[in-house]
Amino acid sequence: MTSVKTDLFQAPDYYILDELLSEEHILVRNAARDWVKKKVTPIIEEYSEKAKCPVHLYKGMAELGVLGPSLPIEYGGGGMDEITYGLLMQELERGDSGIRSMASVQGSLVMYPIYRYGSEEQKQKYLPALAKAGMIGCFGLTEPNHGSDPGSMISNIKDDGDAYILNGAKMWITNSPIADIAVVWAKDEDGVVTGLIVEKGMEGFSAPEIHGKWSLRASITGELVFEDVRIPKENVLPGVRGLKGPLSCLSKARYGIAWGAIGAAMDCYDSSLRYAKERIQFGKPLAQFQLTQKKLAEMITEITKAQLLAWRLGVLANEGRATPAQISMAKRNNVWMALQIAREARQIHGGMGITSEYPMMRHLMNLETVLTYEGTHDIHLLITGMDVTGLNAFS
Ligand code: TGC
Ligand code: FAD
Repeated sequence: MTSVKTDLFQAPDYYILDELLSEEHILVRNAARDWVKKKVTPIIEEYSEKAKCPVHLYKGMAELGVLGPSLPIEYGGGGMDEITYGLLMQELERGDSGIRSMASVQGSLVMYPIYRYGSEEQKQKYLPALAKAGMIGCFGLTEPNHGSDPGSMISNIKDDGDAYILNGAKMWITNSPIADIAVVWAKDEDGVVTGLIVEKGMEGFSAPEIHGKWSLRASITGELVFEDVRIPKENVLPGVRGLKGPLSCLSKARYGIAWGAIGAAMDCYDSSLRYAKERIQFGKPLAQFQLTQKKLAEMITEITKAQLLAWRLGVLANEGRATPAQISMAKRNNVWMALQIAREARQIHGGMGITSEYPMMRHLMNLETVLTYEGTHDIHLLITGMDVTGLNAFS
């Protein structure tokens, strides 16, 4: 039996969607695909089992151009289009959702807000270093008592002359224990959400790790705790006020997840197809049983639909026309699709499916987080509901 340690991945492209891509798209995607085969597959099961983040991969990710791929070259970004960004996230998540998370957070939730809302000094100071992974960042929005409803956050800043005094706490923050900087969202004295760049080592700031996760184990997660932290005023993001600041960054990251989830699904499908052809029961390959064919046929159908959704969203994003609600639909649909496929794929592999010889169980566990972060499955449903009815279920 072929194990996942030798990576034989072949990407399904049932509707020949490669014909919709440019040569550059394919070149960049294939480079990422090769990198994942060489650098991620050989180590990911072990890192995941040990609940360790392969932080050393950040340098290679920077060289590959997956940190801020669609941000301008002058600030260290890749200067590529939104479809390239999506394809890169797809390939990384084919390796592991935690690896894609490393790129999502650094590129879309740390570099993007500094690029979009930061001062020129902030851009020069942080963006090139973040793009090269000389600096690692994290994004603090969620609080212990305010997850789906970040507008009710209690983290706050008070004016103190040339600085603000920050108090509060953030929870479930990808990268926080290893981060050099945190983009943190807190309310000012008028109750308006404000973005701040908090640096490691600032007095009163700590970032303890959260242990005991059964999901996204190759990604490091922690808290952010602020006890009278003095933040110089030049560390405030001057270009935005209000909740739309963090939510616009989420749109960028959710878009990447809509593509990323396809990668996890493709990996599960590919492994299942190979296993079903090789594994003999009752004197014939599993793939010859109608029930197995139903599973595989439904998987490739759902993957193809998700690929088309992501591609069309990419075209709209390139034209600056992708709406937050369209992004919500794609994130929700594609993550759910990937989770269902991971479950079916696990079944096709029988008992072997629960082991680290094959990637399904890891993807399955990871996707439970992906279904929850960046807005839960139900929150995205309600965003779609609000968009089509014009009626707000949140208030
Ligand atoms: P609401 O009144 O609807 O909106 C406030 C303002 O924001 C605007 N807006 C957006 N702008 C850009 N992009 C979006 N996606 C936007 N969504 C809303 C909106 O137009 C409004 O603007 P303005 O000018 O009128 O002020 O806000 P609400 O308080 O009613 O909340 C709505 C809701 C529930 C949809 C929103 O809060 C939400 O999306 N909740 C989910 C929270 C979430 O996604 N958290 C993610 C935390 S970060 C994370 O999980 C990173 S994981 C990283 C990894 O490891 O990959
Ligand atoms: P809650 O908001 O308490 O929701 C619990 C349940 O209630 C969900 O099923 C939800 O859908 C449902 N619910 C809530 N409101 C409604 C409603 N109005 N109607 C119907 N159902 C509702 N956050 C960051 O800021 N930065 C990060 O880097 C980050 N990384 C993360 C990494 C991991 C591994 C995880 C697990 C989370 C991360 N998050 C991060 C936090 C993530 O965004 C939140 O977990 C998510 O937004 C949900 O918030 P919550 O966990 O507080 O759940």
